[in-house]
Amino acid sequence: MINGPFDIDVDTLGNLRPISKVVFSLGSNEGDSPAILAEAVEFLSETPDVIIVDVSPVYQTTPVGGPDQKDFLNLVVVAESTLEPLTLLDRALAIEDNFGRTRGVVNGPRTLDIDIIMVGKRIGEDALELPHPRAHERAFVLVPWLDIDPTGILEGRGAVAELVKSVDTSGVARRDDIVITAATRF
Ligand code: PH2
Ligand code: MG
Ligand code: MG
Repeated sequence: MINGPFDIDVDTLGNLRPISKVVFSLGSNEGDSPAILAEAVEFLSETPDVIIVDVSPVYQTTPVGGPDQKDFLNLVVVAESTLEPLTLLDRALAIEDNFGRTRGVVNGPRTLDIDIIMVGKRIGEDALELPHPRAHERAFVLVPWLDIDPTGILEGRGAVAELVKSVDTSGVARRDDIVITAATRF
């Protein structure tokens, strides 16, 4: 018999923490965006307790909101992590700061933006609302996400494959000339 009589539930984990699926959206429209995004993915992959599952293709995307600005490059990273959402947020902000991110203009140009789209549970903090409150309407998040996670679900909103059909995807164009992968560390 393979299964014993007792359920192995989260109470048996002791100090161990459950693993959550984490979806990040990365964007850049200032500086050497391809290099910045590649390095940012590397920093994410070097974060202890963050295991990258897949990195999406890169898309050139029309800016949504904000002032008149250059097109963005966007990609999505799917990972697994035991870290708390606010710890992941701290790490994302630290990586942004490393690339000289400034925070003046809302939706304005940036060297690097790392947004957490979801962590497998709902969060309603001032600093962080999850799932991301606008992800379901953003083609620059949904299209790359669908590429690497065809059965993905945005909690509370539905299947990524369905959400993609409900948004205008005319402003997102795949850039197959830019290839970004997670460094293999094992
Ligand atoms: N990020 C924003 C606002 N608008 N538009 C595109 N195309 N890509 C982005 O990453 C982006 C945006 C706020 O973070
Ligand atoms: Mg953003
Ligand atoms: Mg952000």
